[in-house]
Amino acid sequence: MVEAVLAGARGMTLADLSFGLPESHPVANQWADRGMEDKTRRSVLSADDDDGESGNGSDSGTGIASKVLTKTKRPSMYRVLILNDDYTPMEFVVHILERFFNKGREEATQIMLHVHHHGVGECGVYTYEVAETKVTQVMDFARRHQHPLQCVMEKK
Ligand code: TYC
Repeated sequence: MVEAVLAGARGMTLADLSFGLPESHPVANQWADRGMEDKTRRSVLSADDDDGESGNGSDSGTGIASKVLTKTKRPSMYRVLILNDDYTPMEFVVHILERFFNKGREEATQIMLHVHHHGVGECGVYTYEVAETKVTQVMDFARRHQHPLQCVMEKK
């Protein structure tokens, strides 16, 4: 990392070096905060205070600038699905969609009818733990009411 060493030797930061470079420049780009889309959420610039003068305010500015890149990944998402059967009452399925998936009456009815006609339908899309919780809640609720309704999750 030639830029980093040069920056440190002259008491500059990497930001100084990157400043003024076009967005498309590899140096400017590499450390830029590119937000959610590009998965690089945050980058931190620090000048290593490795000259033995730490803490006394006499840093001569000869430390090596280094950059910590924090890569974040968006979590995998999971569809929660309900399956059709011949016995669970339509009204019960609508209630499930309202209660556990925060659907309004109209959307809940549409989803229920979609499942009734096509065999399977999406209740919502969530991270793994949330999806798993929804499946458990629905399966427990259906079982307590002695309905055979099945609820599953699948990775998107
Ligand atoms: N097929 C059911 C009936 O006719 C209704 C139903 C809809 C059941 C959706 C389950 O996920 C389901 N009573």
